[in-house]
Amino acid sequence: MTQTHCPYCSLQCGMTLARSGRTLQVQPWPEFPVNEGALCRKGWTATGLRGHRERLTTPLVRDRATGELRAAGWDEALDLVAQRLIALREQHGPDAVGVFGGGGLTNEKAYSLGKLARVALGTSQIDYNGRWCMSSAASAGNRAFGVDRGLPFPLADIEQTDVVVLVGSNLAETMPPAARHLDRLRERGGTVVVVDPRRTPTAERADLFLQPVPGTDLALALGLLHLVDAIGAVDEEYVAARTNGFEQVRRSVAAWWPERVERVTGVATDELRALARLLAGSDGRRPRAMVLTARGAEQHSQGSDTVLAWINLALALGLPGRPFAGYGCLTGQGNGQGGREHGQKADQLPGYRMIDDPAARDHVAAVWGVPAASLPGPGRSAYEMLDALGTDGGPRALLVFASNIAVSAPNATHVADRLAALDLLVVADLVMSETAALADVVLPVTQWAEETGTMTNLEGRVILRERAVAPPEGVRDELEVIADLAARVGSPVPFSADPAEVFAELGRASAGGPADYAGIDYERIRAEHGVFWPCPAPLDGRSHPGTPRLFADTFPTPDGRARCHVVEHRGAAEQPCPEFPVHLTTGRVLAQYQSGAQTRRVRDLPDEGVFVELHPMLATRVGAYDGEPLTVTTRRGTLTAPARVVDWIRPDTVFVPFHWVGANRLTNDALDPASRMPEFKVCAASVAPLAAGRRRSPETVGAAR
Ligand SMILES: Nc1nc2c(c(=O)[nH]1)N[C@H]1C(S)=C(S)[C@@H](COP(=O)(O)OP(=O)(O)OC[C@H]3O[C@@H](n4cnc5c(=O)[nH]c(N)nc54)[C@H](O)[C@@H]3O)O[C@H]1N2
Ligand SMILES: Nc1nc2c(c(=O)[nH]1)N[C@H]1C(S)=C(S)[C@@H](COP(=O)(O)OP(=O)(O)OC[C@H]3O[C@@H](n4cnc5c(=O)[nH]c(N)nc54)[C@H](O)[C@@H]3O)O[C@H]1N2
Ligand code: SF4
Ligand SMILES: [Mo]
Repeated sequence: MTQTHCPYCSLQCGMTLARSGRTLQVQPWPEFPVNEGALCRKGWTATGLRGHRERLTTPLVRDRATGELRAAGWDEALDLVAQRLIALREQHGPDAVGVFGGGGLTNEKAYSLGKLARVALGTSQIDYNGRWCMSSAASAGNRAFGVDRGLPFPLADIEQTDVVVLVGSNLAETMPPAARHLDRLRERGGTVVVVDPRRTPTAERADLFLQPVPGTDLALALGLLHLVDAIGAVDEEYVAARTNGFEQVRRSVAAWWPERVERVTGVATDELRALARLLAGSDGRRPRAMVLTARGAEQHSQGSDTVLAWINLALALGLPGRPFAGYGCLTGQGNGQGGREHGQKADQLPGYRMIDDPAARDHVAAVWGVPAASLPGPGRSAYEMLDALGTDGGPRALLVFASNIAVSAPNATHVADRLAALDLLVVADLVMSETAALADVVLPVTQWAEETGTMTNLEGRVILRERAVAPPEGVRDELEVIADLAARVGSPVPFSADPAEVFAELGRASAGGPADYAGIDYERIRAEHGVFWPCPAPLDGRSHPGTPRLFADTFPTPDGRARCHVVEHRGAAEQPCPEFPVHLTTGRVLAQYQSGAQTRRVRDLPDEGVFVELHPMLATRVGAYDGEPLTVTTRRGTLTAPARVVDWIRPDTVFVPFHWVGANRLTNDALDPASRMPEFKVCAASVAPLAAGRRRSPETVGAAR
């Protein structure tokens, strides 16, 4: 029996793995506080990928003569990779090699990958798929609060608030065990508000549901602040004592009267007023409220401004730092949070230090045992790096660790062209993902239950995944692979492949930084069900308790105050037009995870294939029928998939899940100027039936959820 955590999302639900004979079984771990024994169906079926026949168990090398991948030994594969990386570096300089990481990697692996890039390869070109996940919230959090930690309080605090506003989160499908906090809040008499263009299973649990046009959450927040101010509900004392810049923000929302907001967002003035009243409270009582954003609000070319606008609202109401109140971002991948804290992001070094800060460089270089001057500067963001592959000055080789970019990158056809222009593509994965299938060298590595390492969940809680079984024969431990590769490309310093040792080194590298892990070790994590960062090293022999809640007295900004930012609504990069009259948005369904590389291979999970969700009114207008092929076209590509006619989506919007190939042929690669987040959540599209086939009633509501 091993107590560990789920391989998938940022809830990192605790689970027990029990071995019986040759099988590994998932059982509850009721004492782990985040999920109290509950799991979603992806968690219950997580062992389905172990020993799966599609699991990669030998390195593969593309044969020059046949163009096919063939089995190779580890030495052959790693020597080949190292030789070609060295040659490219000599010919084109260190930035000719790019590294693309993933938020599914443990902290130890993410840290080692960052060190591989900066120390062994000397390249500035490293970023990760978390850039596509919560970077807009990260950028806004840093600017407003001086720190980026998904939730600044434990998830269970939701139950103790009065009003929770979920902006662009479909929690009931993306983190099902977390939805019980909403239910318990309501049982206590609290109120749940959901803002989503689709009436999702999460919205079904809401007391108030707002259904805006995709890409208009920023205007909604401006309108709410306008109303909160008009009602006289701004917490003037808090604003004066704990924030900067509020007066400019107050003036900037003066013109966002409800009718204007309704015109832009499609949200009726009554609903807007109802939400403003909820947040303002009555009888002089200020309700505790939480504003939580997720990808629906964040994956936009104005994603970081949108989050700043909701933070302004939270600050005006005096929420951040108050018990059971505040702003938070619901992160996404298992280790989306820790993945950037320890050096996979183009501009960051371990401990959430910035790579262009001389003191940060000195500190980390000393831990690594290399001169600070040898560390590269900031590199390109995830999409910008992909966009530059094979171009003059762009990377000519790419190492992909734990991301299926061929499916999950925006404007995927263009990305496929860029990948094809590379001299060398190396993919480390568990399975033959769509990206691995394009690689010149594929490296089969350990997955979750086969290795030990820490993850940082959506609350900033550092948890420990324990090894429960040996990996299949032929598969190598990923930390070992990174260390081996570092040695083969001539790293000036050795890399450890022992997870506890790497974690201790990571702790030293993070010491004194914003995300300080120096006081955390495996034993403590086991004993305390996780430790919240920052957790500095013991002082005067006393260990630091960790920090479940941030901002109670001060914000980690130079003057200790939070910063309000004036932000303007510009709207989505692509607006509907006669040729592309509807909004396309993309997202998730409960039973599949991300690019689907893992979950599509789990037999006990339904694999329904890509579909297009649209409203009966739109279906009637275009002549679409439930279950029949519908073609969605954008300026970048087209996709034909069965229509799902449902009444829960806005009539001017269609939704396509991205777990299967296709959605991202359509999406827009417009980037947020601050976070470099692509606009996954909205672009302009047209829809048309493929051919008039068998007729069914457009009123049919698609398959039950
Ligand atoms: N089942 C499942 N769970 C997952 C994942 C998964 O792949 N599958 N992935 C994990 C990861 S990495 C992440 S990042 C999280 C994501 O978790 P969520 O953010 O909850 O997931 P999404 O489905 O991407 O988007 C949430 C909602 O945003 C809505 N939306 C679309 N456009 C807009 C808009 O303009 N404004 C607003 N307000 N809403 C909009 C969509 O209709 C959707 O219901 O889930 C994690 N959990
Ligand atoms: N249209 C659209 N596109 C999106 C989004 C959206 O909402 N809409 N959401 C975006 C978001 S939020 C995210 S997070 C990204 C995610 O997109 P991806 O990065 O593609 O996510 P995964 O499918 O989780 O890919 C992880 C890959 O790594 C492998 N893997 C798992 N664990 C390990 C490991 O420990 N080591 C190694 N080497 N490999 C491992 C898996 O088998 C899989 O192939 O997609 C983004 N793309
Ligand atoms: S909610 Fe997330 S962490 Fe929990 S079981 Fe499901 S996928 Fe795993
Ligand atoms: Mo994500």
